[in-house]
Amino acid sequence: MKEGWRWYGKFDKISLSEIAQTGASEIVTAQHEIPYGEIWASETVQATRQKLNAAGFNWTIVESLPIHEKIKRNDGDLSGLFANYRQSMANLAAEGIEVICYNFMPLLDWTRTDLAAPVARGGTCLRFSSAKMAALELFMVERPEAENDYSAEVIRQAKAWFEASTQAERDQLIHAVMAGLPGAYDRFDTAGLKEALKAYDGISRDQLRANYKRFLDEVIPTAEDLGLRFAVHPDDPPRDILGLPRIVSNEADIDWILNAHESPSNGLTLCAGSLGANPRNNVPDIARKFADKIHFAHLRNVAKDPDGSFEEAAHLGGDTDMVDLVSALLTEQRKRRTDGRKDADITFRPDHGHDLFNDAEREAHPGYPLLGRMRGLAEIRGVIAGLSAQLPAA
Ligand code: CS2
Ligand code: MN
Repeated sequence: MKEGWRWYGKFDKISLSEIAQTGASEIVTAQHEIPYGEIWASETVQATRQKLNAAGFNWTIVESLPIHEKIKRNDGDLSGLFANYRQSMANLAAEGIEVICYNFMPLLDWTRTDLAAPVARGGTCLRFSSAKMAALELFMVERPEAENDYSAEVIRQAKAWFEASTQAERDQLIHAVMAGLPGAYDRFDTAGLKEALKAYDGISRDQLRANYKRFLDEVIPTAEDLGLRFAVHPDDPPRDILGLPRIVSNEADIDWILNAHESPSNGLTLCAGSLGANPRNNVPDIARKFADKIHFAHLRNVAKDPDGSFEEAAHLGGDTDMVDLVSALLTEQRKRRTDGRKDADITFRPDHGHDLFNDAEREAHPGYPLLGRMRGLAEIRGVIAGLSAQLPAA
């Protein structure tokens, strides 16, 4: 497998020369400074590629080429947005990009309530507390319907937390919830989020699916022509939040997506941490089921609580059997090699890490510290080496 590393370009506090020392060979990045919906110009994409190549990296995966909210909502005449999207795809393909990772989460990206929860032996991790999320939904965004989405005990804790919280703690909570959004985007405060949610009023799960199918129908044929593979990233957490439907959360959803526009260019980013946050998802089984459509892998782990809360565990800790998962990916890779597939090698990246040692002082993007991710990468590298030694050569 190829070792990838996410880099936020000019917004990243971690330099390419530091990343080189981790041993990763593939940079995964985006033009984070370009607002959603605008074309990624050839010159800009070319400059990024040249910079990465000069620093000794390959660049074949984009994460993400963001989808404008209007496309997700099917709002108005979308022809210009689709034309821009296809132009960006062409400009990327011309510079050697092979895989486009994207998500179809309405409004938000990954969602956490704490960006620095303590870890037992030191360091901090990202955490999702059901009670805090319920507090935000019920009392900050003022969605009384959220009562139905959480257990009575979680609602009780949410009330207690809210009543005891200071304004600074509430501000910190909304800040944490927004932290998953990368780069050029509309980041909301509580009032802004409340307003933005209105645009999704009345958009049902079926409607969102229809909008998603339209997106696939608009871009997958172009991807085929350009030799690009699309890799949808699952929802995180993999369930509805804030009343927004989430349609990339489990095996049935993935099955629907891959069949909605059947093509080798319509595939999956296997994000172990995102899928693993739902106790009904068995991540290694999901990987085996959709193995031939996995175009990219995000490897990280989560430890779940019974009330729906979870936190990011060490890469080999947590609830997902990482050795079993890596074994599934290696088996698929071996099969592809035997079949002579050009895209045999699967690139993975350590998808978040704990803040360890002086990571917090560096103030890198939340979840994307240098040392914590390097630990994850090194651990997974060891698993790959051990398992590969046992597999017969392809
Ligand atoms: C990340 C996502 O948190 C994660 O799992 O990998 O933020 C991911 O980058 C996007 O959802 C991809 O569009
Ligand atoms: Mn991920």
